[in-house]
Amino acid sequence: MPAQDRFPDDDALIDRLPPDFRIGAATSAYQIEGAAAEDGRTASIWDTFCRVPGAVDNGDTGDTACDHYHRMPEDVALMADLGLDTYRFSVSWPRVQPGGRGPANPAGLAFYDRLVDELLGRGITPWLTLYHWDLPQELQDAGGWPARDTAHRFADYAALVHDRLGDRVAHWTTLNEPFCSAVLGHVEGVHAPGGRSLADGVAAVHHLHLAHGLAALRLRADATRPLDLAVTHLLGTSAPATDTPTDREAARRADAFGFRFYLDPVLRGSYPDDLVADLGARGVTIPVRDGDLETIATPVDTLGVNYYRSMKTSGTGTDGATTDSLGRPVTRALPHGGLPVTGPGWEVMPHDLTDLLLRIARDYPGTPMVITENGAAYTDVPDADGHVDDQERTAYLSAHLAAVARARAAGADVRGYFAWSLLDNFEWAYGYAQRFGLVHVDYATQARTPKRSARWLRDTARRVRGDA
Ligand code: IFM
Repeated sequence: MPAQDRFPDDDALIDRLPPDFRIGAATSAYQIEGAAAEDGRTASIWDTFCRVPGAVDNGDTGDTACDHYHRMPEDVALMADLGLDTYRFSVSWPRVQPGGRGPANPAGLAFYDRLVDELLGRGITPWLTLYHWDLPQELQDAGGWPARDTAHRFADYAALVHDRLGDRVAHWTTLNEPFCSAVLGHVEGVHAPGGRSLADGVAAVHHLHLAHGLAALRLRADATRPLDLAVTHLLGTSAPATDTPTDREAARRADAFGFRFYLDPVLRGSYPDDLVADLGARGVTIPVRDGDLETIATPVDTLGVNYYRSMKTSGTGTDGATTDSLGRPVTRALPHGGLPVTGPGWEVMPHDLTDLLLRIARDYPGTPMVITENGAAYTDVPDADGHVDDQERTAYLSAHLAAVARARAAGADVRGYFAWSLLDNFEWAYGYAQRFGLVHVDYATQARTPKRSARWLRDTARRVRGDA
């Protein structure tokens, strides 16, 4: 291996990972499948959102994406060549249950049936996520995640997928990053469905939690074999920008809204008191009904942690004021500054991943974790032979896997690491320009070319497993 593919300080930590530590890669349905109107699939909120002028860079859509729907066997062969022991993918709700209610679409389910068999045939463990943001448009028209009924629709859908694949799939993740569905989609308006209402976003968070809990209960009741049940959250830290009371209080608010809002109900069965007070001060209540929190806190076996970066928090606006025009306290996320950044300008902060994992281990003890996503986007340009020598991404992955190993060595129960993403793909509002893949995709020809980072992951996984 060329010298630049080894990072001795990182390797010293990575080499302490146990041989059964899972190393894999992740994708999601809308980002790679394409075939948006085939075999009975109907529109999701992302198909709709992509058509809103200006919503997605360059007007890109997931209509074709990586054409994985048609190239799945070839892609699974690629995973086997890369030595992945686990593949995390998501099921497209509007493909298997068009419209979000009623019977399954046999052709849609058959695709995942073939995918699972193909993976198992190549010795790759399937890690299935039921929801990665592609809500059927009909359910959005009926109120979407701010409406309680959507949680019940999700539990029915989960049972239907489990009924078909539960005999072969052991690892079930209900939701990917409820924060993005709820806050980016309903408060900030930058993801589908493009809403801008705090009350809707808060209701969406609660109903996503409820959807998770209802689905977890259904899967547990239906399972005829041991189930590894998980939910995945996007997490980071929000340190105060300075040590002033204003910034410390802003950081507390950011932590309540961006971190504890997600982990407390699932892992402790309650919403944080300070969050409830902060929301109350803005006239918003979480629409909790009797019994909801017990349902939401149905025990999970694994917590999926997605980590990309962390921000610091200031209580002062760009105008120097500590309240906004409506008299509400300012909570402003800021970059730390002075750090290398990836393509979208996200700071590279592997040490924060260690801190994050140790915090979860301390504050929510007894929950095994898996890093279900971590990776870096760049606007990679292939050389004349189509190769991408992505040294920055390789160094990013190495540093973050080492950060995980460091957290493990300090007591965090982390059992796996999945790189985001297997393939370059549709990066939501960024469209196709930002590339997260271990494997380069030429969207004109759909040719796949593993990058340097893919070879690094393969060689690292071999070393960890002890087959190097
Ligand atoms: O591409 C996304 C993924 O769908 C969810 N987690 C974050 C990734 C990078 O933005």
